[in-house]
Amino acid sequence: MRPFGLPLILCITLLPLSLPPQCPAGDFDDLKLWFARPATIWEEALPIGNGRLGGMVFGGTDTERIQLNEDTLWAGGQFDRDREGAYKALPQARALLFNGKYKEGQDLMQETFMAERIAPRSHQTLGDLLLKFPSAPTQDYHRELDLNTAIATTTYTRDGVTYTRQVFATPVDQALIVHLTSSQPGKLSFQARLDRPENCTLASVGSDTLCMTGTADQGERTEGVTYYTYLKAKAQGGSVTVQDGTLQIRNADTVTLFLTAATTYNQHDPAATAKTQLDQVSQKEFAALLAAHIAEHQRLFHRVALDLGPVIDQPLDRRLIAMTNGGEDPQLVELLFQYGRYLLISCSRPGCMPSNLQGLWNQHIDAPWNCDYHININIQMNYWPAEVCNLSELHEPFFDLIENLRAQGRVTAQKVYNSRGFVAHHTTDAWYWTSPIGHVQYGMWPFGAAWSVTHFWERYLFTGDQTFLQERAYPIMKEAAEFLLDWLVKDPKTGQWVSGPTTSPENTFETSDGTRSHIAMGNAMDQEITWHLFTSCLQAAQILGIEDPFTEEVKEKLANLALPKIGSDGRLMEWAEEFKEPEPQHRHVSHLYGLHPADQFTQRNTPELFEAAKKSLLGRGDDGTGWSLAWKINFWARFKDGDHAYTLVRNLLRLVGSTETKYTGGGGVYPNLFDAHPPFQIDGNFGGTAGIAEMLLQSHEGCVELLPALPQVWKTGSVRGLCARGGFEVDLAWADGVLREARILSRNGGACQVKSPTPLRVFAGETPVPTSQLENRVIQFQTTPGQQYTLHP
Ligand code: FUC
Repeated sequence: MRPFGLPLILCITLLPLSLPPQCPAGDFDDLKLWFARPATIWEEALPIGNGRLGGMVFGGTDTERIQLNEDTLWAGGQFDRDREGAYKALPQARALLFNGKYKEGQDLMQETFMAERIAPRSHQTLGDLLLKFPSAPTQDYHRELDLNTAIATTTYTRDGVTYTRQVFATPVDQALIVHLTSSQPGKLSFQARLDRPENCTLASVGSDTLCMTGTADQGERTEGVTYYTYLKAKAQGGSVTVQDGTLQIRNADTVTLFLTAATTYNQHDPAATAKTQLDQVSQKEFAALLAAHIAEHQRLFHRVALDLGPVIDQPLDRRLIAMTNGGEDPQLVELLFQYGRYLLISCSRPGCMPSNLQGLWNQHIDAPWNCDYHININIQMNYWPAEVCNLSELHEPFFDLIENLRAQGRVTAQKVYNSRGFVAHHTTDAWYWTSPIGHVQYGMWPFGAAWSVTHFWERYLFTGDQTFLQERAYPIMKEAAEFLLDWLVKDPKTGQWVSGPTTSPENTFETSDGTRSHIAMGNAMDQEITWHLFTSCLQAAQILGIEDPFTEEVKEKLANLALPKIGSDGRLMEWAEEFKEPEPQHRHVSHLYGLHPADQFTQRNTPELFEAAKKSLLGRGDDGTGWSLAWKINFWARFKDGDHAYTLVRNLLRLVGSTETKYTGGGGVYPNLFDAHPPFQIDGNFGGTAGIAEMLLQSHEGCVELLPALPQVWKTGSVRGLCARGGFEVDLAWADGVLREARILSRNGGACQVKSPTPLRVFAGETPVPTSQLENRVIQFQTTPGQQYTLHP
C-alpha cells in the first residue's frame, strides 16, 4: 500500500514500521494466574463461573476445596418498607436546609423518610465441594487459572505419579466439572463430599450421586430460597461407591465429577432442574464438554486482545510483590485488564443474575453489605467495561435488574414522594425493593434508578441499536426522568432547579458551627446525574422523532438547572456551599460524575469546570479503596493524563496484606488479583478494566479518540477489538509512544470522526478514503457497514 502524496522512496522507508494485516495483539497464551503453592486463604483461590454457578478453586493436595456459588441463592424475600406520605415533610425539610439549618433538616428527613434497614438478607454461599486425598509429600506443584480457556488446573507429583485436576464451570451444560487424571492407571483414590456452613441436608442418590439441600434462611427470616445441589462421580477403571454421605473413589484411572444446582428463586421445581442437568451432562464425553466450554468462552473472550509487553515467568504473588515494591510489569496490567473481561464473562451471562458486589464469588452466609446490588456506584462500575470491551450482551443482566426494579420503583415514587416515574435509592438486591432505608448518610439518595438507566443510553450509543433504544432504553429513561422532574425544586435564592435533600454519597460535611452533617440541597452529583439523564432523554427523543409535553418539560427544567459550582480555591464543589470537609480524601468522588461516567465536563465544552474538576481530584489524592482507585484511573484518563492514570493503575495493583512489601494500606488487590476494598469487592476489578480501556480509546466527545492517555511506560503495544460509541470496533498499534496504525471496523456505516495525536490517512483496503479535516485534530470520513478502514500516520 502506498500512502497517497508520499514519494515512493519515503514509502519504502515507512513500510517496515507498518504492521502485518492482522493487528498483532492476540497472544492469549500468557494470560495465566499461576502459583507454585496451593491457596491457604480464600483470596488466593481462583474463580471460575458460568454466569450462574461459580467456584473458588484452592488447589490443595491433601484436601481440595472448591467453594461454590449459585447466583440466586438469596436470603430474605419480598417486602415493602415505603413510608407512605413521607413527602408531606419535604417542604419543611427543604426550607430548613435552604436556610442553613442542616441538623434540623437532616433529623426531619431521617424521621420521616427513612425505613428500618433490612437484615439479614444476604446472598449466600452454596457451600463447598471437598475432595480428600491420601496425605503424602508432593513435588512439582503448579496451579493456574487460564483466562484463555476458563479452566483452573492443578498438577503435582506424588510417589512418582503426576496428578492433574481441571475445574471449570460450563455455560453450555450448566454444570461445574472436575476432571482428575493421573500419569499411571489405577492411582486415583479419594473421597468427595458436599458441605455448607449451615442449613444443609445430605442424601445419596444411587451409588454415585450425592444431593445437598437446604434453605437460605438467616436469623429470624425464614423466607430465603431453597437450593438443591447434585454431585455425581463417573470413573474409568476402579470403583465409585457412596458411604456415609461421601463418594468413595478407589483405584480409578480417570474421574469426572459433575455438579449442578438450582434454587426456588427462579425454578418451579429446582430439584428436577438440577437433576435433569446432572443426568444430561454426565452422559456426555468429557472431551466434548471441554471443547464446547472452551469454544463458548473464547467466542466472547477473544474479541479483545491487548499486548503491553512480554510475560514475566514468575508466580502471580511474586509479580505482585515486585510491582508493589516499585518494579515494572506491563504484562501484569494486561492480565488485570483481561481478568476483568474474564470475570464479567464468568458472572454475568444473559439470563443470569447481575454481577453482585463480589461478582458471583461469595464464601459467606452473611456477606459484607449482603453481597447485594449497590446502585450508588458499585454495580454501575461493574458494567463500565461491558460496551467498550466488546462484551455488550453481558450488560443484559444489569438491564434486567433495572427493569425489574421498575414496578416497585413506581410504588415508592408514588407512596413516598407523591411523584410520577420510578425511583430507587442507594442499594437493592434480588428482591427488587426500592425504599429509602437506614441512615440518611447513604440511604437518602433517590438517584439509583436515574444513574442506572443511563447505561441503557450508553448501550445505544455503542451499538446504534434503534430497536433497543425505542423499546427498552427510551421508555425506562423517560420514567426515571419523570421522577426527577417532580423531585426538582426551585432554589429560592437563585430560582434554579435543584435536587434535595440528599447525601453526596456517602460523604460528610461540617457546618460553620462545627456540626457534622450529611444532607443538603443542590449537591453536585445530583445536578450532574440530572443533567446527564435529561440531555440523554432529549437526544434519544430527537432520534426517535418524539416531541411531546415530556420533552418540553425536560427542556424547560434543563435550561434552568443549577450547574455544579467552583469554590474560592478553584475546586469543583461537592456541595452547593463551601463546607468544611472532614474527609477531604473520601473514597466517593461523586462530584466528578460529570467527568466520568458522564460527558458533561470536557476541555472543549466546559473548560472551567474541567479544570476545577482536576483540582478537586488532586485534592482527593491518589489513594482510596479498590473501586475508588479504579474510578480515578477513569478520571485521569478523561483528563488525558496517561502518566497520572498509570499511577492509579499501579496503586490498584498493590498487593494487600503481604509482609514482603512496605504497603500497609487496604486498597489494591489480593493474591488472586481480586480487588481489595477491603474486604474483597469486585467493582475495582471491573472499574480497572474499564479505566485501562479508557486510557487507550475514548469516544464520549463525539469522536473516536485514539490513545488519549497513553502513559510513557507503555512504549510499544497494541490492542484489538475495543468498541467506540457510534458502532465502531477499533484496533491500535503504537511504538515508541506513537500511533503506528489503527483499524476501524464500521458496524453500522455513517460518518466516522477520529481524533489522534498524529495526522492520519485513511484507506479502505488499498484505496485511499477522502477525509475532511475538522477542528481540534479531528478528521471525518464516510463509512460503509461492515467495512474495515486502516488509518496511518
Ligand atoms: C458503597 C461504598 C462502600 C461500599 C459499599 C458496598 O456505598 O461507600 O465503600 O463499597 O458501597
